[in-house]
Amino acid sequence: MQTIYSSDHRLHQGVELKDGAVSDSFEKPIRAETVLKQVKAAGLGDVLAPNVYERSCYVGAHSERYVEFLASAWDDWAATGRTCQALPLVWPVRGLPSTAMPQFIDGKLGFFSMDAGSPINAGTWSAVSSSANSALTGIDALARGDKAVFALCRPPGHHAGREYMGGYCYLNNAAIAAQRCISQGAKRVAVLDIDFHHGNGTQDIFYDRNDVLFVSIHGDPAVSFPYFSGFADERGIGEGEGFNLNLPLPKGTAMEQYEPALQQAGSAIAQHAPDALVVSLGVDTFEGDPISHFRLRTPDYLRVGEMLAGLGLPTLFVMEGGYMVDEIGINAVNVLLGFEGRA
Ligand code: OKP
Ligand code: ZN
Repeated sequence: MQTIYSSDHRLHQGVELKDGAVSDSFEKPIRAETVLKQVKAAGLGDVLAPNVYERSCYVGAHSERYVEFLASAWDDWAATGRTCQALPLVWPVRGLPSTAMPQFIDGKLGFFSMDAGSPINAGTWSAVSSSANSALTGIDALARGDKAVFALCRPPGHHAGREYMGGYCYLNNAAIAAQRCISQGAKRVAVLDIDFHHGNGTQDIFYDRNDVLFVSIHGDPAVSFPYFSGFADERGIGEGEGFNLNLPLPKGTAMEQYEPALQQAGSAIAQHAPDALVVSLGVDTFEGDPISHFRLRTPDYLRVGEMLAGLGLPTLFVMEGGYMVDEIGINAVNVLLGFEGRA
């Protein structure tokens, strides 16, 4: 299968508040470079640069004002004379009365974010838009007949909601691709999220819709990020009721417990009978991941890919998380090799 990759991701290198101190983010450029290296080493297929898309292609999954905010956030921040990365520090939590968008950048940062996990610097928008463009290029390749495509996106996207960034994410690459699929005529699409963390952003974007089924297998949000989304009783709303399936699993989950959940996810997807499947592919389910708590092992990822292939759907894989840098290449590519029956 083809891989879509842009080196523009390097323009974004974030900071992170970890244990109360500022340090380099776990979400760093070498992640994507390691995966790319393994794509080549395994001979997965051609590596292509993404096409360029208009900003309007991100609207639908996101609101127009959110996309505008992201695109100009660095300039607005830098215009105030600050040179360090932009981070939000105040949020409109329950109980605060105003729902109006602030006019000043510091207020906007809080208004359009769920946490302080998505810093913005001078290259962030270039990286973020190239990441979304990789997912869009991937979905367009499926429309032209490819059976499977790997969008090697960085930064990741699944925590980004209709109007907010968070958890290292800015534009929701998987949701933007799924939305384009629908806009171009697909009746139904499914998004399966197998990153360790709940894909709260993708859930948010499609929560009231019955055309896009969202299924996520993730660490129990009672004890894992993002804490405020991902519980099993979140099943969708209005027309979307029954089209959101969360399968939280306890800390320490290994393949033995993971496989039945993946089986259940597969049944729900088959029942939806989608025209295409988008997989939010995070490999932070790995036993050695520094910020996650599942125990999948390297050969397990071959099995995951094989199970996904069993659905027989045109499939776009979109890279999400995975922070054990030495192993994310082999683990991500194992899913793709398993999918292609090259296990
Ligand atoms: C992004 B993705 C852990 C802090 C958690 C945010 C994690 C975002 C994960 N010490 N910070 O889903 O891989
Ligand atoms: Zn994750």
